[in-house]
Amino acid sequence: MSEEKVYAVPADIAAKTHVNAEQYAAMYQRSIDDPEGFWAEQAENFVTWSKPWDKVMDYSFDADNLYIKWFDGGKLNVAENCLDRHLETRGDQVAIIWEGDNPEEDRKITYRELHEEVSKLANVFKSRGVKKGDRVCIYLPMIPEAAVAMLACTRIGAVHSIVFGGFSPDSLRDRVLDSECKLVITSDESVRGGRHIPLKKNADTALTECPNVDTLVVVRRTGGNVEWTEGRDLWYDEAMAAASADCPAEPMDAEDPLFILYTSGSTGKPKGVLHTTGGYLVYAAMTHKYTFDYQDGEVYWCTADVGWVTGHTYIVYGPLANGATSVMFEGIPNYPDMSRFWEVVDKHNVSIFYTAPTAIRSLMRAGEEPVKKTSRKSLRVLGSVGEPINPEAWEWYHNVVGDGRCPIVDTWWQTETGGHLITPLPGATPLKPGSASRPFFGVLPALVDPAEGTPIEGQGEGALVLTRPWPAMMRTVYGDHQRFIDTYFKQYPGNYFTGDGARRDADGYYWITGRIDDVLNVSGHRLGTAEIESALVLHPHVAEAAVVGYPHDLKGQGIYAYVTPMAGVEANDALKKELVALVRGEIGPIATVDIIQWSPGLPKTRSGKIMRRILRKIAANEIDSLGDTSTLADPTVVNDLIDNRANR
Ligand code: 6R9
Repeated sequence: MSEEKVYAVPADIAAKTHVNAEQYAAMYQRSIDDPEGFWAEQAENFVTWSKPWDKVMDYSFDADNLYIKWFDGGKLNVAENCLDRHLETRGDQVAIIWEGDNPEEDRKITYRELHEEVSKLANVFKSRGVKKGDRVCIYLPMIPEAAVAMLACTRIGAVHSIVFGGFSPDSLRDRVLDSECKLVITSDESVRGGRHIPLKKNADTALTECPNVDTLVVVRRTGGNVEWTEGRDLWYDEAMAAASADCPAEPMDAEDPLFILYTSGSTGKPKGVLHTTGGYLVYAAMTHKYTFDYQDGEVYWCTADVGWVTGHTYIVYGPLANGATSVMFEGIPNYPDMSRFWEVVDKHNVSIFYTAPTAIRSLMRAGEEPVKKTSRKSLRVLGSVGEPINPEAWEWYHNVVGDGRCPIVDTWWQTETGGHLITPLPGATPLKPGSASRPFFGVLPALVDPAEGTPIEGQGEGALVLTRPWPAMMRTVYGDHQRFIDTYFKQYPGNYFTGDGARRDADGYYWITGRIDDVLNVSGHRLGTAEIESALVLHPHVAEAAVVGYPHDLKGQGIYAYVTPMAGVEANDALKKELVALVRGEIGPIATVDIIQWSPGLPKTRSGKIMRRILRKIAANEIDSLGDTSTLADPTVVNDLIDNRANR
């Protein structure tokens, strides 16, 4: 091993793991040499099919003739796989442990209860005219009804599109319109850190401009006041009380759409990433079992929100397909105090804990005491997702949270990939703090020189691409297949381009260096610079804006905006405040601009393209390495930007 710090697989983990080092090597080799044979076996193991597939995989990564199909011709139903097939063996086992924002509120739901609730809601959806293939928008907080709504959609073959509860009415409207949803489900309010957020009110605002939506189902979460639109609005509890619990599951084709999830790209509005049914479920279940080394009967907790892909695959679909007990947490890490995560671990006997580096960094700041006063003896495996984890945070997570006993799986993947692509396996992979390590089964990563487009062999750094499909990869951008091709398959012909850069070391370990396109990663949330810029220029006093990321201790990346005011406008702090509020209002509180620098001019090439490379350097305070500025139309603007950069 080339890097100094390497942690061996702990003996107790190796003793009872699903996959040890030798098994990983053999299985990985087989998955590459004989993908059809390998994936046929996995699909048999993890999923129950009502009709076998005709062909395991069929694809072309050629941009002129792009298609991706897995298990084509096979039939299955996701809700049936996550619920019905468990009833005989584990009907009374807890499927979801819900932990409320308030530590005194929790709820345990068995597989049998979940099955009944899902069937009823599926019938409610049907009674409102939702049919196979129709889109349903889920705008809910972290309450069990979110999982119920997802599974109710899959039961009848409707396609869900979850919109994170922190998104603004405008963001909700854009997503509902883009995917042409006919039904939306929300709650009166959501609760986070003791504060109430008016979700129903947001939905009401959004729906004034969504003529396609004829039903708004409303879950009573707080009992807070809501306005009511007769004929359109429906209380969840009242509708459920009248619904039958008998709803046969619709047999779906493996390649039928399962869900749409919007995510930010380098240009334009967020795109609707579309996932299909068979391949996604096989991969979700398989990665959940192997990446976390999930053992039957264990309590597993992923702290993500179901509004993100991590919540889809690793709170709901993967764990429930495997018959696991999955914790769903409504709250935040620092409420009522900094021990909350570890109190919940002790309360519910959590064995596997999966969170984001940004949470670890903020808890680290509060010191060891809030952690050390809890037991955490039940913990066996820790996970990280969302952004690169810096070695300092990794060591703290390992030593303080895990008492040095628990392997950390640093899982690299994306909304587009559906599941983990590069990750350690607890019983198989020696760990290097900060490295996502090695590819999962069937995954063939490669590095490409971004300038030359030539492959990089052995050690080196470059653009990270995938040279073959895996079952859970996205199939298209909803309503815009050309955008799918242009975004992912044009840069490096024959490959899927991830947007990330990575380094491969002498041991073949991957170290993700971060986005190399115009996507920011703020506290593990993806934001496109173009989205933020479009929001800023809505203000009548703004002529132009350019947004970049800069290194931020807690958030990973902060948002730095260079703003050119209109001539004659007084650029003052009051205007800055308005702009920050404007962007939050347009996108949501995750898009909080950290720094605004007034910029009389922006560095542009002679063809008018903003040179973000320079803006990134200035924002990061790396003014000694600006690189070549000779191609700028007016090189003097750079000096002004440097002189007036924010001091931090
Ligand atoms: C699952 C998820 C995807 C982007 C991805 C990359 C970054 C995620 C990471 C990581 C380094 C990890 N990312 N996991 N970077 N190490 N373990 O986060 O999906 O919201 O689509 O973001 O997040 O930059 O390209 P998504």
